[in-house]
Amino acid sequence: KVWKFSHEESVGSIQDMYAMKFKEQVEERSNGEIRVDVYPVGQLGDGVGAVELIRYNAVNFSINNPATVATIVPENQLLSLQFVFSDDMEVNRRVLNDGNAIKEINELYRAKDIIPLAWFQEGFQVITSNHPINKPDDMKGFKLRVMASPLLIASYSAYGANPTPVPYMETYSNLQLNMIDGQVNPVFAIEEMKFYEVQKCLNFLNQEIFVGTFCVNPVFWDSLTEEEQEMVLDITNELDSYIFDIQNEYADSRLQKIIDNKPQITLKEYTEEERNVFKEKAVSGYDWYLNLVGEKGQSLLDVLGEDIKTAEQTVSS
Ligand code: 6CS
Repeated sequence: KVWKFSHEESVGSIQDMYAMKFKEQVEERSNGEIRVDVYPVGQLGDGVGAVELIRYNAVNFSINNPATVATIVPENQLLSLQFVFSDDMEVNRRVLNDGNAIKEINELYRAKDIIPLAWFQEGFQVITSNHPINKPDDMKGFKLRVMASPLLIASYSAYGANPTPVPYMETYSNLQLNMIDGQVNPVFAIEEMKFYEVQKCLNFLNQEIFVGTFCVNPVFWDSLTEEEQEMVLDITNELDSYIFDIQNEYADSRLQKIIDNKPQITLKEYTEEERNVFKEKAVSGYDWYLNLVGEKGQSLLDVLGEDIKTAEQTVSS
């Protein structure tokens, strides 16, 4: 048997480490009866295209992120709101693992022929630029590359930026040619995609986390034996701490690599006061989200808020 697994990132990235560990474990536990073919770098289709592949079972497993599913399950944009998650990654991990908001979002995905098996973090989203972004005003007219999610466009527009969706693989050349002024991605991606080579500042506003979703096609899932399903779920459970540690380690080691290669890079950290100015502006992104998905949006937002509170209590106790 051959199982197909696609993801959008480079070899050695967080999604790739996840996929390769999954492959190793499936092949080992099935005694070689199952082979997992991993297609990295969006080889089979990037972003939104990759989501269609999973929905139509052209690939069996994939890692996507909420932005690429935003037009299919608009409610999922909850997870891309500015400042919606905790600053504590352990809290976020619990929210993504056991939270009730995620359970509800899982149901919405299932109704659209995608079964999420796991949600994990890939780090805080960092804004890169050629001038420091100390306040929202510094983003006036700033051509910022974001993923193709309407909410991301609304959210960064609220700061005054001029957000434009550009495919991941074209972002470097667009920065190099000054067709865009900046982009948003976790540190590990800024390093491996070499965005830092053509940018002067990394702005650590911690306004969003990058969330990965490990998904399976429902028709394929139903075709598996019970043992196979159990094996996949066991591996998925084990992968949670594996990938959490990797994203933690990459956040430091990849930043060090950037600093080593480009010591003159500016690293902008924010005081609470500075962040608050952004938070005030971010409210209109929430309004946009609630207008789009109505009552369901409000109830999901409330549930997520409760999930975060519960996780904060368990982490601090
Ligand atoms: O910005 C993007 O489009 C991408 N960023 C990451 C970290 N992973 C995949 C995604 O396509």
